Amino acid sequence: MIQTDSDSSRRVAYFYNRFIGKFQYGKEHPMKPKRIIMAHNLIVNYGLFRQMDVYLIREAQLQEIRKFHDPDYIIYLSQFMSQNKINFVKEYCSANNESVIPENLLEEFKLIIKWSQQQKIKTENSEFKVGDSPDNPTFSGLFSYCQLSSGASIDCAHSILTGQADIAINWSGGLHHAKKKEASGFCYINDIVLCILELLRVYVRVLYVDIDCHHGDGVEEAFYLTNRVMTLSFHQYGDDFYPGTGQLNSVGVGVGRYYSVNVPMKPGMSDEPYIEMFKKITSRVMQVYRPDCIVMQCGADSLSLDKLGGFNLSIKGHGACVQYMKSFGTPMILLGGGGYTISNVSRCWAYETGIALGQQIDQAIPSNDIYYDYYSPDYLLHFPIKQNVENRNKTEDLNKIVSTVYDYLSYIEN
Ligand code: ZLV
Ligand code: CA
Ligand code: ZN
Repeated sequence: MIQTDSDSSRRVAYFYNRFIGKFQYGKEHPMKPKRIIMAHNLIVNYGLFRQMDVYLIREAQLQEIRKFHDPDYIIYLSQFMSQNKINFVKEYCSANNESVIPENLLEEFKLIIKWSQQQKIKTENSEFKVGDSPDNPTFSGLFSYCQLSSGASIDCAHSILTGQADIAINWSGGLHHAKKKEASGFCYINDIVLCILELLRVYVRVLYVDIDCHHGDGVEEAFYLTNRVMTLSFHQYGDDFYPGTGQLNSVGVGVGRYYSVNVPMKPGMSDEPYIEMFKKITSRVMQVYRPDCIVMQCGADSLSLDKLGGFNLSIKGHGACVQYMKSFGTPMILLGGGGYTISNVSRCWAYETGIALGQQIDQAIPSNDIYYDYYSPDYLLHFPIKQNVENRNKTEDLNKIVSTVYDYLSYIEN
C-alpha cells in the first residue's frame, strides 16, 4: 500500500450493513446489491477498514424519509412492503435455522402496519405504480432496503456536521432517480436528497457532483428552484439513453437559475477527455460557488465494459475525479449509484475508498477474498479497458460545452 497524499490526516467514516447486499431486484434485473458486499470484502481484505471509522447502517425512519417524499407514497411503499419484510425475515431466519422471528423485529412490523392502517391508505387503485415497470420491481424487503440505503446517507451528513469525519462514504446510496412520489430507474427513495436536506440545516451551500453515466434527474429536480444546492451531472445523452433529461440548457429556474449544471456527452468517453472536462468544469464551479460541503455520486456505470453505460473510463480515470474533488479540502460525502459489471464496481469503490484515505491499494486482489473468482482471469484491481472504442465526442463539441458552462457560471453573482 502506498501513501498518496501528504494529507492523510482526514478522518473517514464508512457506513455498511451486510443486509443490504442480500436484497434482490430479480434474477434478470441488472441492479445487483451484492456488489456492495463485494466492495466491502475488498475494503476489508485490503486492510482499509482499519484506517476508518466503520459504522453500522441503520434504517431511516418514516419521519426522516418524509423530509422529501410524499407521505402517501412512503406509506404506500412501507405498507405494501411490510408483509414482504416479514416474509423476508422469515426466509432469512429459516435459511439461518432460526425458528423464531426476533421479538424486536416483530414489534417494528406491527407498528408499521398499525400506523399505515391509521392513515387509512388503500393500496388498491393506488396512483403509485411501483412494480408495474420492470425497472422498479417489488421484491422481498424492498422498503428495508430503501431505509438502509437512505439511513446511511443521512448518517453520512451527520458525521460531517458533527465534525466526526471529513469524508463519509456510503456505497449503498446514490439512488439519484427517485422522485418525491415516484420510483424510477431502479431507485425508490432518494437518499441523496435526504442527505443534502440534512446538510442544509447547517450549511449554506452544498455542491452535488454526479459521475454516474446517467443524468442525476431526481436530485436536480428536487433542488431546481434553489441556489443553496448546485447540482452538476456528467452523463451520456442522446439516442434515447435513459432518462433523457440533462440537456446543457437545463440550468435551473428562478433563484435556482444557473445552479443546475449539465454535461451531456455521447458514448465512448475515455479517461483523458473525461478528466479534462471534469477538471475544467469542477474547478470553475468550486471557484464560483465555494460550497461548504460536496456530495459526490460515484456511479460506476461510467466505467468501460459496463452493461448499461457507454463510456470507456478506467478505474484510474473514475478515481481521478474523486481525487480531484478531494483535493479542494472541502468536507465530502461519497455515495455509490449505478454500476452493472459488478466485479468492476467493487474494484472501483474499493480503490476510491483508498483515495479517500490517501492510500493507493495494490494491483493484486487479495487472494483470501470470498469473491476471488469474480476477479478472474487476471485477479488484478485495474482491469484492461475496452480497446478500439470510438469516442463519439468531437473535441470541438466538448470545448463548446465547457465554454457554455463557463458562460452560465459567469451569471452567478459573487
Ligand atoms: O444507474 O431494465 O430505459 C442509478 C442508475 O442511474 C429504461 N430504463 C426504461 C424506460 C423504458 N425503459 C425500459 C424498461 C426496461 C426495464 C428493465 C433493464 C433490464 C435489463 C437490462 C437493462 C435494463 C435497463 N433499464 C437499461 N436501462 C434501463 C433504464 C433505467 C436505467 C437506470 C439507471 C440507474 C442506480
Ligand atoms: Ca451523472
Ligand atoms: Zn447509472
